[in-house]
Formats: sequence, C-alpha cells, structure tokens
Amino acid sequence: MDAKLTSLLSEKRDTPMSAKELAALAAAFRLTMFDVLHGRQTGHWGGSSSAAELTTALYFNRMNIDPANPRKEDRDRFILSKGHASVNLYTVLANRGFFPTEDLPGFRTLGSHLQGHPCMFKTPGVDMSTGALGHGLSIGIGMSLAAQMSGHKSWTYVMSGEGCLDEGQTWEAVMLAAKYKPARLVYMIDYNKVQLDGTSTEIMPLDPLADKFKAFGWNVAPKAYNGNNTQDILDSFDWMDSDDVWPKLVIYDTIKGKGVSFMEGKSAWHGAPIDEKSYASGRPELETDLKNKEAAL
Ligand SMILES: Cc1ncc(C[n+]2csc(CCOP(=O)(O)OP(=O)(O)O)c2C)c(N)n1
Repeated sequence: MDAKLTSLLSEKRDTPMSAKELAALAAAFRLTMFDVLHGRQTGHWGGSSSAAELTTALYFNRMNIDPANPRKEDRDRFILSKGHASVNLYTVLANRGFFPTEDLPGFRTLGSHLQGHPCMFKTPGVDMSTGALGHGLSIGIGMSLAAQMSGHKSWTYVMSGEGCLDEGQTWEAVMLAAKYKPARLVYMIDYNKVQLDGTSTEIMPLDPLADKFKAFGWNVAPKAYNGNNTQDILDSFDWMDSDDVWPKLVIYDTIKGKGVSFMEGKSAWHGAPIDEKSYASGRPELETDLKNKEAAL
C-alpha cells in the first residue's frame, strides 16, 4: 500500500469512496489476502479474490456501520453465505477499523478470532456465522423482517456463490422472501461459475438464473453487473436505490482467482495452499495491478 492509499484509509475511511478509490483498495486487499493465505498455507483464494471488489464497495461506499460500535442496532447487515471466503471479509473488516490489521497473519491459527469460517461471537463486525453453504438467505430474511419490526431502516446484504444455490434451503428461502417481501434485502450472487472441484455447469447448472428468480416473484436487476469493476458495482447500488420493491437480486459476473492469471477460473485454486513457486510468480501480478490502480488515483 503506498502513501496515497494509506492516507486515504486514515482520512476517508468513514466516507463513501469513489470507484477509483475502491478499485485501488480492492487491489490492496487482494494482495493482503494472497499474502495471508500463502503465509498460513490454508484458506480459500479463488472465491475470496472474486469478491474483493464487492465487499470493498459494500464496506467502503455503502453500508451504514460503525466500527467503534459493531453491534449498533440500526446498522446494515452483511452475511457472507459463502463463509469459506472468510479471509476476504476479515481483510475488509480489519481495514475498515473493526480490529487491527496486525491480526490478519494469525488467520486460522488455534486461538485466533479469525477462524477458517466466520464466527459472529469471535470477530468484531461479523454479523452471522457461516460456512455450511445455503443458510445465508434464510437468515438474511429473518434479519430484514426483524429490522422492520424494530422500526429500523437497515439494509441486509447476503452474498453467495453458486454453492449456496445448490442447496435446497436456498430455494425455500427464495419462496419465503417472495411471500414476505423483506424490505431492503438484497441477495448478491458472486457468479464466478467455478466451484470446489469443477465448473457450475458440470456440478449443477443454474442458468437461466435471473429468470428463475423472476419466476419466483423477485425484483431482479436489469443486467448482470461486472463484480470485478467498481464503477459497475456502484451502478448496481444505484439500481438497489431505484425503487422500493423487495426482495432484490443482483447477479455479479466475476472471475474466480481474479488477479493471478494462471489461477483464474480454475477450481484447483478454490482452496489449495499457495505453494512457493505459485506465490513467487503470482504476487508480482497483484503488485502491478495495485500500482496501476494507485497511479490512477
Ligand atoms: C453444505 C455444504 N456443503 C459442502 C461444503 C463444502 N464446500 C465449501 S466451498 C464449496 C464450493 C462452493 O462453490 P462456490 O459457492 O461457487 O464458491 P466460490 O467460488 O464463490 O468460492 C463447497 C462444496 C460446505 N461448505 N457446505
């Protein structure tokens, strides 16, 4: 992280950042994730990297949160239903001020609050414990309805990959949400189309995904946004604000393992430890991307 980005974080951390600022931050966070995962020889690179811009944009542009008061009652909620991408969430939360960035290298060590899958009782800023795929949407519906009952205008964002959509519980939740229309509930799909040991087409074809949600009665975004492009993500936020019809679905086209060319789109890099050779050849790509995005600030 260069001086410009460091001062951006200290001066503007609590104000909505621009597309360029978000792109630079996401590039820096992606590099941190790569270092942490390599350092610990465990964790999930592919799906953490694909969602780098999405979580960065949520936490640094959009969400009503207060790192000094992580349990603020009227806060917005984020549920990482694809809980295996925990290193992504931890990196964003730490840089947003929920806990020290110095904790990150302790990822997945015994006794650390940064376990392999997020735990709401251990980590400040984590709104829901996740890891078993398919639970996030059901929980998000409950959170949204609870906020309504409490008179809060909180938003609830649930993020999943394809794995959650392979779970029957998700489709029960899709029906339930169409019935109760939970306000300010947005289901965000990090659609990188690659899973643990193959493509989604091989494992469980999901298309036409948007049409399926429309048929269930959801308010579906007019297009699939590019989830690795921060301006496109900000456009999707504008769409979220464009009407008061719930629940909303946004599909983001992303690239699994984004940023390291030989890892992109490969299920082999879903959760494999990053070996020395791959680290040495992959890291410079991430560094170059970060430098370019910092230069564009
Ligand atoms: C219920 C359940 N079954 C299996 C797993 C093991 N698992 C962890 S990640 C994963 C694949 C997920 O694919 P996707 O949602 O596309 O993840 P992404 O590419 O976004 O990382 C699987 C099967 C799990 N965590 N929970």
